[in-house]
Amino acid sequence: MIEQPKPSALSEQIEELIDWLAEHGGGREEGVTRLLYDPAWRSAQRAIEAKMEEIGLLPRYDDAGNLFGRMAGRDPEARVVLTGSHVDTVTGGGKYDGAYGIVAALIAAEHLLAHHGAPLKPIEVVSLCEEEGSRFPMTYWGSGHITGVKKREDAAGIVDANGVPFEEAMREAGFGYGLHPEPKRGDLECFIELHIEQGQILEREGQSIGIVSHIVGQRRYDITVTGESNHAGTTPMRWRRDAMSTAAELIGVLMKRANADQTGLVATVGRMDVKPNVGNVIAREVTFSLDVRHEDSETIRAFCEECFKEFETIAAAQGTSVAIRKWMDEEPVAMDAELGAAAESILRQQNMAYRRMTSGAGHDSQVFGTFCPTALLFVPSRGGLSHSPAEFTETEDLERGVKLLIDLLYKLAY
Ligand code: HGY
Ligand code: MN
Ligand code: MN
Repeated sequence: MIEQPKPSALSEQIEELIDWLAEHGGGREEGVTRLLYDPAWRSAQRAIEAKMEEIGLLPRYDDAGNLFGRMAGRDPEARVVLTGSHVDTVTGGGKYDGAYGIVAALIAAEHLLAHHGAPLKPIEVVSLCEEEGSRFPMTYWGSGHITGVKKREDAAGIVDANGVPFEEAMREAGFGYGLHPEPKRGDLECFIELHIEQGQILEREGQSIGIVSHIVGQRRYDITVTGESNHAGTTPMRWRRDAMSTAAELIGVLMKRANADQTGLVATVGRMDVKPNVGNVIAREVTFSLDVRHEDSETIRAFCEECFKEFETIAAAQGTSVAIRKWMDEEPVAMDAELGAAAESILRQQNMAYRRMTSGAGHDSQVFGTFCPTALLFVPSRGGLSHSPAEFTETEDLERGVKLLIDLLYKLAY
């Protein structure tokens, strides 16, 4: 058994660092907002960079804005054991999604260095620049660059809700110029991500750790209905081409079909933009988001195809038109069985309650999972709440996750 930190010291350190990171874009009742390349994002990366130096890691950025803290290995030829998560959040999110994986990795690295010295294989802590797709219609920008599935030119033509071009935001934050090393890695041994479950299975079943066997596939769309704006008082119902009326019916179709599915498919309409968005004017244009997930990509495909067929009939009947833009399509990905077994053997030795499970949330591990051996490990979320200021995980659960990460990194790198 390796040397483990004293529980009270560890729990204090975890809580302190979670609150320390949450200050960057947080501190208000409406939760934490740290969006790719925005001021809160930059101050968070700078703070993490300083913390990496403080604990004896060598920090460096890549040209996408991922931040790495390296603990050199004694074997110069060895490949890197990478661990961390994403630093960005959803708008008004919690203080654990992504942040916990970074904080846990920093604490684990500091503990291992202090108690066991340099590892045989290099360990790197990574603060991935973006995962959520909250500012721009682009997800996994950080892990996507490291694995080569995303390139700088993929940002061309993309703007945020305020019309700020992606490339402009990237350059303003100091990235995308080629001043930092190219992001694509070829030296990774594996990737380990510690994350909150964002669901309530572990809590309901009284388990402390989830070992993820695979992550669901997901598709995200922007669906735009176009009609004609007109006077709300003088336009009889039969003469209207009301984009809002059509959009409401389309969303009804999505929800009816998703609720009728018995195989675990989920469909969400979370965002809607209305033009001109005035109470006494018939809407000329409505754009709404669609997020569909399932562990089988064929089920996702069939669900979307059937719904979109119905959309055409509804729009034709109302004299409106529908444009469907798919901007994300991720396959379900299996996590590495050997890494899962390594985590399992540690937990069995400690008699820790754990279970293997699927992840309904997308994660950077989904992108790494097809690139190098990857493990995704969960700790419970209170009430399953996430992407909300009410996101919370008990300190002892956070601590069990960090201790598992310490043991697993030791097993993999020393
Ligand atoms: O939306 C998700 O599944 C993740 O939190 N980005
Ligand atoms: Mn998230
Ligand atoms: Mn996350």
